Amino acid sequence: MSENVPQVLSVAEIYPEALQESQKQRWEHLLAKFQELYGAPADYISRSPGRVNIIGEHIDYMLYSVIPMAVTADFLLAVRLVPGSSTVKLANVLPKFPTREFTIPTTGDLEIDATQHEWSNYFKSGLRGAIELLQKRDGTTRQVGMEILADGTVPSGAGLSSSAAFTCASALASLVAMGEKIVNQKDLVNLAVVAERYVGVNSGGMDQSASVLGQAGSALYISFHPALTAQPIAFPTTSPELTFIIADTLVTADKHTTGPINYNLRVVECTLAAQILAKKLNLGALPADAGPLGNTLKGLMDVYYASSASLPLEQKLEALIDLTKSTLTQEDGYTREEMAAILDTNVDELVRRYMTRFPIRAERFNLRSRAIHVFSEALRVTRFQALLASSSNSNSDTILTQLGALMNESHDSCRDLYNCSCPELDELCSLARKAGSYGSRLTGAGWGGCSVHLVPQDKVEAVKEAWKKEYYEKNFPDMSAEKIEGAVVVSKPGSGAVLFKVT
Ligand code: NG1
Ligand code: MG
Repeated sequence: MSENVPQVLSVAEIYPEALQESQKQRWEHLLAKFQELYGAPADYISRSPGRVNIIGEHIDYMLYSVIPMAVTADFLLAVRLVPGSSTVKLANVLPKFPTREFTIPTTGDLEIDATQHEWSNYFKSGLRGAIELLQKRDGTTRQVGMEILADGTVPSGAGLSSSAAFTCASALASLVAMGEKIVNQKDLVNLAVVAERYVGVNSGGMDQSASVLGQAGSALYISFHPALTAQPIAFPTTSPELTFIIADTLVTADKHTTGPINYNLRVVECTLAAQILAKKLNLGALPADAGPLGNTLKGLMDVYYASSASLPLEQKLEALIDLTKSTLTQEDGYTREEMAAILDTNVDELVRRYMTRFPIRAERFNLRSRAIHVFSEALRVTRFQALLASSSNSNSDTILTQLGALMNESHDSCRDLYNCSCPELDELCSLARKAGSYGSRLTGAGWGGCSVHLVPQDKVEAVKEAWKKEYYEKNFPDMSAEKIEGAVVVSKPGSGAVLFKVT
């Protein structure tokens, strides 16, 4: 963990003084509703925010560094402990999420049915992660009953990681319920990353890291290899001021139903690209132990380490892009049979090893373009960070143009090499660039959801107006002005997960 990131989350005695008035009302409403629903006050509130990824898309699960920031939208869980019980009652302030009740088993795993797209699964995943962490430490499951009321403001399926906000808030609430007085941030991130996979998405660690470690006013440079580190990074102080605008396509991407043909498929394509590169380049077997995020599938970061040239980071990534182009030559992809033959195995074994825990639906696997995307995106993150590090002594307009260009290239690579954009995301980005954005790209997994834009303050209105006229009013003519207004958010970097004691 980087030195400038505090290592523990302690329990605050009161809820935050610094809450804005609108947030205060929301917290008070949550606590009042809690009292009404359960007939007793909540003991504490666990909070974890969503995040927006500024650059570094679809590379966290290959263990390359990313630059996200926590947003102010978050997930709150008000909790009351019920001593002597092992029943969990879970309700949501929004009636569209039905109330659920379940029991924590004394032995064995807490069951999560990942085939069902069910909101309580995210609570269970955080709880299960917390149970497993403590079981590993003291060998027993601590029985605990909880009454919970949830309130989330991160839109779901929008690429702002409502899922990680929920899982992290749940893991934190559960650890405290099971008697933890102090929660190590790094433990919380690691358990939440592994836990979220119980919901059926083979995700990387960016979202949970940003949600737990977020710092007000800073983006984070997050690295996963060889261990999790997070450094706050500042953007240049400019005049006019710099803003990040997040614009939602209002097209939702549901990774749980489409995982086998998009997100989980991409993870498998990258993993197999790594295996086949290693084989064809005689890099030797990639290490078989579990990676730093508990993922046993070995990926493109291992190829990076195994490839012999001891070049500086940027040059090595450039060399890997060239090697990928000359080694993975099939532009129309590889079949299971072709991949099995290259790896000296059979199709059944290939499927068992790489496509069973998270099932995949595909005929051809596009190893070449996925690997080129990952190496080139990792390169863009490195360049982005280097630009920010040097920004204080350079002309800010040049820096902003260069940062923006990297964001634009990232979007193009997501669209053309990773095939994770959609026409709506492309349109929001091109409208914003025309209206004065320095850089515009999809954010999060893609295939819908949100886009992020680096815009000088004096262009914000023009960009918003362009979207309103050319995108929202045209594509959603029946939508209320309020809903359209809510689809665009100017966000400042927010703070990370925290627990507030109420009583
Ligand atoms: P979203 O879809 O925004 O939650 C997902 C992954 C991330 C990362 C991005 C793509 C989950 C929980 N998170 O984010 O780990 O891989 O896609 O960069 O699935
Ligand atoms: Mg998510």
